Amino acid sequence: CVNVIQGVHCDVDDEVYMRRSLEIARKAIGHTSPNPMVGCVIVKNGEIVGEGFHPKAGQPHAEVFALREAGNLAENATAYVTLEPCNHYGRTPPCTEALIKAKVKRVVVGMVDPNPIVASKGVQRLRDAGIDVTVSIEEDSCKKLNEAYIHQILTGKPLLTLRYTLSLNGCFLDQVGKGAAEAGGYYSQLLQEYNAVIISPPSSSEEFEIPSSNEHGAKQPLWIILSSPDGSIPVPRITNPTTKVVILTNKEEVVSERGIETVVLDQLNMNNILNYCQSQGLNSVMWDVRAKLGVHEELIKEGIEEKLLQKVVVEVLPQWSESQSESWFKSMAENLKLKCLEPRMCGQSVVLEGNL
Ligand code: AOF
Ligand code: ZN
Repeated sequence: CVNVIQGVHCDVDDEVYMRRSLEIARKAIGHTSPNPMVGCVIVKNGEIVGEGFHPKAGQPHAEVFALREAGNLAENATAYVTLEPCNHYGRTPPCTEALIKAKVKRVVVGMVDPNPIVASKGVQRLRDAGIDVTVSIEEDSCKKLNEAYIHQILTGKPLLTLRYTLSLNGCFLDQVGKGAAEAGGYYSQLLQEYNAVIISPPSSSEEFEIPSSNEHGAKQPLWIILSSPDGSIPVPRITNPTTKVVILTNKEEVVSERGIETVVLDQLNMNNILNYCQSQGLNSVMWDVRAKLGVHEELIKEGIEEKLLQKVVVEVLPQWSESQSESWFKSMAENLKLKCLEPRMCGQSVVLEGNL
């Protein structure tokens, strides 16, 4: 596999190695928040000599792991990175300096880092050091991988997704389809991907189960339970001991007797809920509507009206239901349309994912 033909870089190879970098970056799915997921591959004479990904905030960046693996072979090699190398001292030193020190010849960047501290300064630093830099290879996939990070950096708020299940006649169902929560199922994947899940339980008097991913050794998101306006809180049944749960309330007197952390917000509104998530370094939050929204219906409407909601995931089960459709659904803005629709099958269900 020849990388350079008469001094012109072969784009096909660039895309192939960038896709490999994306694959490696995904190994840290759900673990890097508030940082992005990043993957890096070092290629010398058409051979991969080093690979790395950013595992967690506070730990070294993808480039550092890949350069370590490549050792001396990094000299005159090409580095493929899904995100522009950083040029600042954060929790870790700048990757640009590490690439320059390793004497790489060329750097191929998937996308520019929207973080204002970086924002093209990394690319500039590499070019100033005489390194050949190509930007925007597999850019759409790189942006999709870090859509929550990008949203968080640009707006200061986590990406918010609404998820629910519908019957064939458009009624809300309180379950996910068969296989959805199993390893590889779409719901299990969402639990891996999202940093936190707001769960709307059936009603404050009923006990409800906090779902847990069945994937072996899977990361569990933070589960957020909202108190009702009267301060009552539903009773969660936690089957997995590693599950982290927090109750958000606006009532000082709400004290959890079940050893669950309780955070008092001055008002239980969408902005305050998202600001709390932001303060915890969470890039993405999924609102999992498990049944009737009841008292929290207004919050979802507020989320839509104030443009705090970015995505919707709807599972349609192949069955009819007798229950009533909910009013908030009917009263949603009529001209609301989903963009970038991604339909897929999961068992017998159709799962639609799209952006607002
Ligand atoms: C890279 N490679 O693998 C990552 C980057 O506090 P720090 O040092 O971890 O810096 C975090 C920032 O660095 C983060 O907000 C983003 O701009 C960039 N992340 N950059 O070159 C990586 N994870
Ligand atoms: Zn870096």
